[in-house]
Amino acid sequence: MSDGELESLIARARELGEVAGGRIAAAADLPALENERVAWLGKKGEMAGLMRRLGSLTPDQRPQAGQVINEVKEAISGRIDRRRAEFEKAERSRRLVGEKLDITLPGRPHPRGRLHPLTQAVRDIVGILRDIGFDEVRGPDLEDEFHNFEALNIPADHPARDMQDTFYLAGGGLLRTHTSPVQIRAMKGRKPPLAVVAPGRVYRCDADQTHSPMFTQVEGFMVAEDIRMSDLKGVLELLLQRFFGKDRPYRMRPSFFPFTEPSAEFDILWEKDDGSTSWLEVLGSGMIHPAVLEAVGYDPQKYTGFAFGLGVERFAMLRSGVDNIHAFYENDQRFLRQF
Ligand code: FA5
Repeated sequence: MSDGELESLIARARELGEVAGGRIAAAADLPALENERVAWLGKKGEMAGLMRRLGSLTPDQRPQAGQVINEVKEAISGRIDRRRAEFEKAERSRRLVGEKLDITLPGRPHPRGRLHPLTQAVRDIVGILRDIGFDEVRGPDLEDEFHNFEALNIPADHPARDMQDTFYLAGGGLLRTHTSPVQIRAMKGRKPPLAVVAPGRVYRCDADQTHSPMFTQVEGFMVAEDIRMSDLKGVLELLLQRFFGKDRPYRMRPSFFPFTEPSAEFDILWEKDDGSTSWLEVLGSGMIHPAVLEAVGYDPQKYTGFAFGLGVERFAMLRSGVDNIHAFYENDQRFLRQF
C-alpha cells in the first residue's frame, strides 16, 4: 500500500478525533453522552472502522497507523470520562439543593399506645391481690357443665343453666358464665393452704346499661384451716380501698350463691352523670360451700375457705365515672385516650 494511503488513514483518524471532541462537548446529558460513546468507541463505531482498515496496510505501516488510532481513541475516551464527571457533579449539586433539610422543623410525633382501661383495671386488681400473696392462674373460656355448674353445686334446674343465660356450643360444652370454674380446676391441682386469683372473660346472654354479653371477671379464693368470713371481709375491704380509694362508700349485704354459704354481695356508690346516686353491685362472694370442697377432694371438716367473683367492667366504670358499660367495647379513640 502506498504511503499516500497511510497518510490518509492517519489524517482521517485525527479528523474524526476533532469531530468527536466537538460532539462530546455538545452532548446535553448523560444519555446523549452514552450515544456518543457507542458511536465513537463501540464495536460498530467509527474507531473500530478505522482499526479494520489497518488490515490493508503493510506490516511495517500498521504500528504507525495503529499508534495514532489508539491515541485518538484514548483522547476520545478521556473526554467522555471528563464530561460524564461534569454531568454527575452537576446532578449531585442539584440533588443537594433540592434535598436541603430544615433541622429546625418540629419532629413528627409518634402516638404512644396505652393499655385498654379494662386491661389496666385487671392488672390493678390482680396486682393488689398478688401483693398480699395470691397466685395468679387462668382457666379456659370453653368449659363443660361439670366445671361451670355441677362441681359448683349448681343443680340442673338452676336458672343459671337456662338457655337464656348460657351460650351452649353445638358440639357440647359451653362458654363459661363466670370464672368460678377456675376454683375447681385450681383446687384439684393443689393442696391447701392456697390463695388464688383468676382473671378472665365470661359470657352470658345478657345486655343493658350495666350488663354486657361478654365481660370480665376476677375470681379470688383462699382455702386453709380456719378461714373465716372476717378474712373474706378484710381482703375485700383492702381490695376496694386500694382500687377505689379510702373514702369510696360501699356496702356488704347478704345474698345467695349455690357454691357459697353464707354469701354476700358488695355494692359501690354510683354517682351518675345526671347527679343522682344509686348502689351498683360489683361482686359476689361467700364461704365456699362444703359440697364444693368435697367435689375437689378437700375435707370440709378440716378446711374452710372464702371465694369472690367481681365484675371488672363495673370496677372500671365506677373508678372513672363511665356511665355505660358498652363504652369499653366500642373502641372510640376519644373515649380510650382519656385513660
Ligand atoms: C357470679 O358470677 C359468681 N360466680 C360470683 C361469685 C364467685 C360468688 C365466688 C361467690 C363466690 P354474679 O352473676 O353476681 O356472680 O356476677 C359477679 C359480678 O359480675 C357482678 O357483681 C357484676 O359485677 C358482674 N356482672 C354480672 N353480670 C354481668 C354482665 N352481664 N355484664 C357485666 N358485668 C356483669
